[in-house]
Amino acid sequence: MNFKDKLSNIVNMNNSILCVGLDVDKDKIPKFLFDTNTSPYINFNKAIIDSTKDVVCAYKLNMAFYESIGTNGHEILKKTLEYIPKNIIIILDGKRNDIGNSARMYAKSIFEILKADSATVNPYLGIDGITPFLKYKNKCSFILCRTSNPSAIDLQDQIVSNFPLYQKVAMKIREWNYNDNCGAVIGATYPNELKIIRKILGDDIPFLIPGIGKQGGDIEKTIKNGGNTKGEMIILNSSRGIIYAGNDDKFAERSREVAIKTRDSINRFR
Ligand code: OMP
Repeated sequence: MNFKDKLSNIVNMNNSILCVGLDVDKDKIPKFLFDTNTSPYINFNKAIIDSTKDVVCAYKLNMAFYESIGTNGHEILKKTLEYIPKNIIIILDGKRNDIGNSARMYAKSIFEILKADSATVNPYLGIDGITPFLKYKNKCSFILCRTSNPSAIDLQDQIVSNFPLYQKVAMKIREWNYNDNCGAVIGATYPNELKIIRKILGDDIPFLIPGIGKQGGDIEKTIKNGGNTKGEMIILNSSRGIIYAGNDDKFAERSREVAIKTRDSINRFR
């Protein structure tokens, strides 16, 4: 099954376009898990997945949080991925890219070894770094277009042949979508840019939108400006705001409550 069909199935089944970000951080995971547990990271993720799997369409794992654990990180990442129900979208967020020959290995690692449904990809190297990802026709490559951070403006607003760079990137994403397997990453913290990018990319390209929750993006503006003409093709990610909602033995219940509240707030505007 291709990415878009899988996304549409789970969005309909769970009535949700919410993605929960499993960004494991030792300083934020409830302390008692490290005192009482031999696999605290895995058990934390399993508890969050168990308590949110009927409320989400996707889980996004930012690879930095796993790589920074050290030698165990890859195992923790793999075991978490294996635990995610097969009908839920997995986004591996590594913002990878390189020259074509090396990008090929990043793509292989994410799509073949780790078996993710989608990846976040950096556009800076141009088409030869993007092509190895696009060869995986049933997967989705979410290309960074307008990032959510304050200093996104440093480069992304620079004018290149009469257009801000982020709009040029959007035009490139449209061009690179020849296999119908590109997506775009746009921060919820930039709702005006979101609207412009949707206009450039049309109805068929999915948007991964981080920046609600801890980064303060406005849900109503995000849905209205980011959705296509049917209000579809958007995935809204929240990581810290959901997974670290509680820090006692009821942490998973707290995460569930915030996930439901977030999904319902989103659904009010869909
Ligand atoms: P929270 O701020 O905790 O909700 O986490 C946001 C997640 O989305 C982190 O994993 C970020 O690395 C990621 N992210 C952004 O916050 N901004 C972006 O522009 C792009 C991403 C991403 O590609 O996912």
